Amino acid sequence: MALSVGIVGLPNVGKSTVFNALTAGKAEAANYPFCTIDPNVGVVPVPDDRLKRIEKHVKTQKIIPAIVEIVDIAGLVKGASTGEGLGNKFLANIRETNAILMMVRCFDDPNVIHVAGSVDPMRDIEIIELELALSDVETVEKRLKKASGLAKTGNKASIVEAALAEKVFNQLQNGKPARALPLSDDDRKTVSTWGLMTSKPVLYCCNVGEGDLPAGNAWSDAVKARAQTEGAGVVILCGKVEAELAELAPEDRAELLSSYGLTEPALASLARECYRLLGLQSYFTAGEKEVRAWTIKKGATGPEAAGVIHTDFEKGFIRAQVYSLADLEQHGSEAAIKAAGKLRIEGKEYVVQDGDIMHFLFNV
Ligand SMILES: Nc1nc2c(ncn2[C@@H]2O[C@H](COP(=O)(O)OP(=O)(O)OP(=O)(O)O)[C@@H](O)[C@H]2O)c(=O)[nH]1
Ligand SMILES: [Mg+2]
Repeated sequence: MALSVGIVGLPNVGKSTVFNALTAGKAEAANYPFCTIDPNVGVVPVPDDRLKRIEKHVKTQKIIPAIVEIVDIAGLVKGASTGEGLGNKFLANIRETNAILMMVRCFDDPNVIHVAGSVDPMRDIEIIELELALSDVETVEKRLKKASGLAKTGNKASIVEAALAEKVFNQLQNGKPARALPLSDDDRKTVSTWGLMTSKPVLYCCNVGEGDLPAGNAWSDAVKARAQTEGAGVVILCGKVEAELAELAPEDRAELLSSYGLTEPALASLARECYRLLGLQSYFTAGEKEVRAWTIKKGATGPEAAGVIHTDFEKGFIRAQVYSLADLEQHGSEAAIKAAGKLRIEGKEYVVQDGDIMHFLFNV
């Protein structure tokens, strides 16, 4: 399941700084078989304290966290949609991702040039949104033309699609993102297959100065307010500090963290938010060999969840044994959970819940 989040923003806002810190691959990731897909594509572990809580009761050789794929994309400039500054190439990179991490500069530093001359995150977001919308206009225009042509022949599906494309086209022409258009669930599903950048979910990341940690500043407050109206998430961090933290082993981070009023690197919550943004969640397997988080889409059934481990598990799925972390913490072991009658047996229709601990029974 290679869903990815692309880091998008103006040049020089700290995208690569954060990407490099995220993919520095320190101890949390030590047990994960990492693969560098591309210098700009990184595999990032998703910190999850439930893994450690499980390990307290299930002695194991290793812990394997879930991962999320992040893509570092070069900065967009005004005019990118008309090809300015390699704009078309960078836009194509964004189109290939499944969600957008919008990096905004909320730090003042005379040594770091701002392409627009001053720090103003709201303006910067508008510039990016406009370029993405203008590029999407072209995509939708092609679809609109094709659908309108077929609609003239009386094709019902094309008549519906043409009407929807026109609605989206008008929205984009006004420089507004497709995701902000109120649509029925069915229409939204249709639009999601059109490969539009502005229909991808967004998470804002405010890069603030180290003096403004942990809560941020007036600039990041403005971004927060905007995000709230959109129902989008916000993560506040300082790229420079995160880069320093990533250089240290986890056990050596406490002092630096507390000097900035942090309890963990902000990248930990950034990775978790990215995972959520993609609509992903985890179930666990817990045994002697490993305690491991497995990634599923929300709503996945028992067989689908089993299929993440092995396709044979999905094909030959019989049933699953399921218990919760709360049960494990209350009873202390799987055997005790079973003895207490709390070990659930679930079938093919079962919708796996975030945090379920599972065993699968299957035949091949
Ligand atoms: N003061 C300060 N400088 C930072 C921070 N984060 C990044 N920078 C600096 O900003 C400059 C640009 O950082 P990058 O991470 O390369 O920016 P980018 O967004 O990847 O830029 P492009 O790839 O050109 O679009 C570098 O000189 C960084 O050292 C920060 O939190 N504080
Ligand atoms: Mg960069």
